[in-house]
Amino acid sequence: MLGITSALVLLKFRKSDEMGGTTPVAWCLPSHLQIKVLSKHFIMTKQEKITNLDPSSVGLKNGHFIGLPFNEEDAGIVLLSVPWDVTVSYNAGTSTGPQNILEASPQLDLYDSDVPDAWKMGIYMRHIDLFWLNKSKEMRKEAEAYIQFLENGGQIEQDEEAKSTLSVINKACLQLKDWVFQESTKLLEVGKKVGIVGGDHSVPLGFLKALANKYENFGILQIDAHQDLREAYEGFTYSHASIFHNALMINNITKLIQVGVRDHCQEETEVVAKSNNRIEVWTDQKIQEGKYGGGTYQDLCDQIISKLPHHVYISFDIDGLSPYLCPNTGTPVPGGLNFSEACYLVKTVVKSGREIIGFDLCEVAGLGNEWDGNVGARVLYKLCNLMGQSANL
Ligand SMILES: [Mn+2]
Repeated sequence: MLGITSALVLLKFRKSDEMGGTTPVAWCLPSHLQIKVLSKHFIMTKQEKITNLDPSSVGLKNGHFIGLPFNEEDAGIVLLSVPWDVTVSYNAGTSTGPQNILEASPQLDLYDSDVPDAWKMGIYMRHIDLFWLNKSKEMRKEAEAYIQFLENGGQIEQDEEAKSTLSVINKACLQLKDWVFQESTKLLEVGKKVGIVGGDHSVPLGFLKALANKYENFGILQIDAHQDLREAYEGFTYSHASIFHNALMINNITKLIQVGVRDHCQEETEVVAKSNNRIEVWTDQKIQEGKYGGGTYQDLCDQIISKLPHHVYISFDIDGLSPYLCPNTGTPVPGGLNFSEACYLVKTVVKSGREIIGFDLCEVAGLGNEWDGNVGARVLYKLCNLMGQSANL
């Protein structure tokens, strides 16, 4: 009798939940009931999942982003979690950012007033890959010792050990980039829209290469406190601070528009000046002073996006936002956009008729920082919904 009651409870649970795996409860049931439960699970279509879900009910902690019922096969948008923060220069910890976002996400409401039925597109967020998480931890230890060596005035040319450490780290970062390229290529090939969830800001490079194989030209709208245009920062070829130096080697990327920048160096300013208008910078100061001078934020957003081509990639470093929204990110800087301003800017891209072809969300602090995860989850959901809307998903 107890077994049948459990089975009914589980069936009811499954009906609205439809997880990707099995639960310990399932294995407590007599085997004939398990088969019924599991077959019910595996044959549910995407439409049935939509019909069976009450979007106003409490968010389920089923291990999925916002407790959504979709799996990778039926989701229109797949989020690739990249647990990597080897080259960070200030606070480490973003390698568990994807996990932090995932765990904070059930408290979000599915309803999005900008895109009311957005959740029906189907979002599936991959769990973090333990191989890369462990590799990141292992390499981070090496990187910390190496950075300390540099900070103590060490000269790499004169130190064989430091040279060898750097080479090992650069090789690991290259492997990570290739993995992101392969995984995102496979997802694009089966027609998925893809978002990358870092990790530090070095992680989307492989995805940008995958997109360049699909789109002849596209622009990047980068929301970030930093320009990330340094060449091989601290010797790291694939540093988080070098992501756009590396990205701009991809010829298909015809425009880079940086928004919210408020911590940059002379070298980067010169790179912009020499870029022949390929890079355009909207510093936080320029935006805020534009508003102080009576300009409307809507006009500013229209101007910011006006040079973007039809296909747009969004690179969202959480530190582009004001630090009260990301207090534990790797390199927080005072100033920055608030949540609504960032959303409005991305909405302006969609309203203009441009298509968002992919995005990354990086530098969200890792586990143990609930508020950072909470904000990260909200930014991530908005990016998914607006990307889906722009692509008529
Ligand atoms: Mn960045």
